[in-house]
Amino acid sequence: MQVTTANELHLPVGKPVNIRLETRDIMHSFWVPALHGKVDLIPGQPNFLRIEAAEPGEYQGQCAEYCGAEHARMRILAVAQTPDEYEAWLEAQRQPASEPTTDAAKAGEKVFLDGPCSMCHTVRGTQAGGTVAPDLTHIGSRQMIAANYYKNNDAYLEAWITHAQSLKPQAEMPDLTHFTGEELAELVAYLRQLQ
Ligand code: HEC
Ligand SMILES: [Cu+2]
Repeated sequence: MQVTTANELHLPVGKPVNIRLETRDIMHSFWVPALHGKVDLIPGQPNFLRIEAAEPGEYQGQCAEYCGAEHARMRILAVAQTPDEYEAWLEAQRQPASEPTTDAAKAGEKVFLDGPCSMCHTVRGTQAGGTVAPDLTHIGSRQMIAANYYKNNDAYLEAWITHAQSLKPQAEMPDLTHFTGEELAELVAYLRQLQ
């Protein structure tokens, strides 16, 4: 089964991995310097790349083709894992979203599904099926948000929901400022437990 993540590429060490590079609108260049050379992403013309990580570790990458206001904040993290760790990661990603258990997270799920979030984002196993934004089914398992730029913690999630346009001007997520403080805390509790 295929899994979807965002800006965090996991790969098993010692195995060649084929990457298909596509872009929806403008040119980018995919580059994780420790693993491979730059490869352009060209609209309407998929490119292919084969990489293999020799050692477990985390490798930082960066878009290498000027692509607009947020070019400098367009990063990627490659996580090379032992085959066992990789399989465990994959198995977890295959699961639908975990059911919220705390009161805050349960309330947060409701705010999420009632709000505009679900028009753009998917959380597999719920009504949220938007496809224009990162899949959030396992957002809680990722280290960073917003193209590997801000730490995935309570403070940045709250700031992102209310002020995405300040954290990342021209990002395609609007500032959502109408939530109460309590609703925001509930939303964040919900997102954090989507492991
Ligand atoms: C109009 C579409 C839209 C709506 C509505 C929207 N988002 Fe987003 N969201 C996006 C886009 C696009 C991104 C990716 C932005 C980027 O990194 O440049 C994003 C990114 C995110 C991220 C970071 C994901 C990652 O892996 O980097 C989180 C968390 C998030 N949104 C939560 C929410 C929540 C919670 C709501 C509702 C309160 C919401 N979004 C509403 C479009 C939307
Ligand atoms: Cu770029």
